[in-house]
Amino acid sequence: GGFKPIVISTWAEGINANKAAWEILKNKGRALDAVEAGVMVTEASQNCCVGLGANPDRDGIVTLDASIMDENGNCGSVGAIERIKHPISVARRVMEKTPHVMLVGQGAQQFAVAEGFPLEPQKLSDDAERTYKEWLKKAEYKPVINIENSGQKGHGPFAPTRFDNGDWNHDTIGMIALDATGNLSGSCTTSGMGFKMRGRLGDSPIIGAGLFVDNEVGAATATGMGEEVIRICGTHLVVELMRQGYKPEDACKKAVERIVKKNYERAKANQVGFIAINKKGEFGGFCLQSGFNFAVCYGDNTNFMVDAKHYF
Ligand code: SD4
Repeated sequence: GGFKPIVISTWAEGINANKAAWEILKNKGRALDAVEAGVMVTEASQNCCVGLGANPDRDGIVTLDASIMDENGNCGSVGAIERIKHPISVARRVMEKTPHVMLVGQGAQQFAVAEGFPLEPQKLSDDAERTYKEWLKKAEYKPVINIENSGQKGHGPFAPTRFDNGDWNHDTIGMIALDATGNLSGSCTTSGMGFKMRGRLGDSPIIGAGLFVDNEVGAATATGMGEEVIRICGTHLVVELMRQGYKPEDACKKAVERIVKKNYERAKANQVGFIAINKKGEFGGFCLQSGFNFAVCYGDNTNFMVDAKHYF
């Protein structure tokens, strides 16, 4: 059986984000409002890996990606936006106020400013400053082709790496929700991979890769190495698998298996995690490597972490 309303989101930061989303869901609010308000908490927290406090690209500039999708199949996204605190809200404005789905870079920032979003100072958080300086010591400042294929441990300059305690270094929150009226929506917001090449976009701003919602079927979002997710149109695949009858966890597992089948070595060296909910409010997740978890909330006192099962 499932739960309604329900909200789930990626990684431990999901707990706080879910709380904000739940305030809306429990009052019979719209899933779209819940998934926006939820991830705004993470975007605003300076001590996390999402939003302006996060790690910069190789040039030392924080560039943010976000996407949002509602129950009617409307969607909006921003790619590589700079100096804006809440990319998710800009993505929502792109969806609601423009004829377009995606705005990137300078144009996205220009639109945000025209919509009244303040331009924040271009300054790294203390944590990011420290990490960036550390990274610069060894950084080979040139694009490495197929670094993810090179077999290097530590996975190259912008791949997710493990901390000594076994946690994954991550930069994203993806959230999906089913509201009291039975409508689904989702959001995804990220700084992308730390020390990525300037201009690099991951899966998070790409509808069907980092986020997909079909109100007849379900919703899914992704985290981890975005390139792997884009190559298989990951969340679109998860939703289509649910349409075929797979439960959320099994659909996520199938998508992970697709990544492995495409390129075993690359899959083995990387992390990708999917989470999904279906129209009944059943939920699940699956990932490549151990260590990915997600936060699940369907009651005032029901907000807990689930360790996703993993392929390797
Ligand atoms: C990206 N998927 O930009 C994002 C990164 C991520 O936890 O999820 N990090 O590829």
